[in-house]
Amino acid sequence: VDAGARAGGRVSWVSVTPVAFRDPPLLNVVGVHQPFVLRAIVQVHTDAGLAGLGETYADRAHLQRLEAVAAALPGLDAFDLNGLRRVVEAALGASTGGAGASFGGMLDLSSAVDTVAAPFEVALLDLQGKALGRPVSDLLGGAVRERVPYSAYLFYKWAGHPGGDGDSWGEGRTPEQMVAQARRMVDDFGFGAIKLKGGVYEPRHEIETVEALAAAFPGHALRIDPNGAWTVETSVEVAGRLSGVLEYLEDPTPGIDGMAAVARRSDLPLATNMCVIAFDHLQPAVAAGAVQVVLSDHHLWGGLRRSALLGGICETFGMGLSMHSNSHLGVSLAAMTHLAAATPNLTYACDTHYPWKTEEVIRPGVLEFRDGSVAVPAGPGLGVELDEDALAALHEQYVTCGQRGREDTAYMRTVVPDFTPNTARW
Ligand code: GKR
Ligand code: MG
Repeated sequence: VDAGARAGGRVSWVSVTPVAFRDPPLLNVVGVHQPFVLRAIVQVHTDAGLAGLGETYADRAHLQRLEAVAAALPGLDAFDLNGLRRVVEAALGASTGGAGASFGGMLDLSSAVDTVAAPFEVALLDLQGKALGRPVSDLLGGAVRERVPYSAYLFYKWAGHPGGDGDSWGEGRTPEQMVAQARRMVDDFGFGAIKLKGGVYEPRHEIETVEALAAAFPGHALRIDPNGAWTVETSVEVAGRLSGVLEYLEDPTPGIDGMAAVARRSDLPLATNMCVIAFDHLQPAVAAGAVQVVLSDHHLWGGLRRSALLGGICETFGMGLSMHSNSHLGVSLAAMTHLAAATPNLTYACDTHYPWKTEEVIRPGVLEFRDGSVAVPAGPGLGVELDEDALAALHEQYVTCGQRGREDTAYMRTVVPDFTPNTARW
């Protein structure tokens, strides 16, 4: 058989389109979300006339790496995912000397291979699914659930961006305001789990918010994630106070050693998307007993198949598996939904920033939230279709918005000049 005539074909050209979409001023440990989120939409085309979609971050250094890979991909067989990794390793070696990657002031990786490979892997899987007439979840072993539950992701927030008109969510500061924010999320989307982004105010205030949520939403699964804002002592205290209220406590304190110290003195399961963010963090975390739930993220872990591998490792070592998120568009939501559907041990509701978003690049109708969950798209591949006009408009917004990276801390300092990120402060 001529390899060029195989289903899927060979990569003929690749585009990487940076886009910007509006985002409210959501607060976190390192600062506040800027007026726009930057994302990159990857499109991989083959000589079989097929195209696949991927989505990822769009910070300047990451974009340069994506471009280097895009230029090196033509000729790759659409089913050769191991070949993709070789191309990425070679392209990164040549373009960056193999340096690490940093995102949003919270996550630092010693290698960029996984984060750069991820959107291309998703695009190739989308393309493979289209070639075979099967959804991506089938390529990952088959969906074990028809719908994927997501959680309401609450943020303390300003009423509006400085100089702006404000948004429909209003201020999120007091427990009452946060209950109102949760009420709207639950009413509009039907979420059965609620996650509070913490690390913004003193722990006492954040505990009161969780307690107010527990009183207002009995029976909902609750989580708080201060992104490592607390000391070990504070984390142990909070865990004691909220034991029986939370389903898990996410990244109370930084580092594998810190998390292990908390875990030794608490019954509450600890989750992380900060101290275990790459395969080489798993062995030390398991050895230390640092985390009970790993939060996957296919954008960070090298794509959907590597995330499925992570699921297997968690199962092997008796750790739970959940999924966290970053601000994202519908291509990512589709990929997250296929992955979660095909991962048997992903039994927690996944996080999503989706409700905060007012702009989109895919055509409507496929990714609807009902009862807090999204149905696994049934169409071939990811099952979503790009809206070319919307893509062009959000690209234009990227060109004119002036942002070229995620800078939560710098943006916060334009309002609070002496702000410092709160890591392990309280
Ligand atoms: O959007 O500010 C945010 C979140 O804090 C995000 O950056 C985190 O990566 O949601 C993520 C988390 O669970 O830590
Ligand atoms: Mg987190």
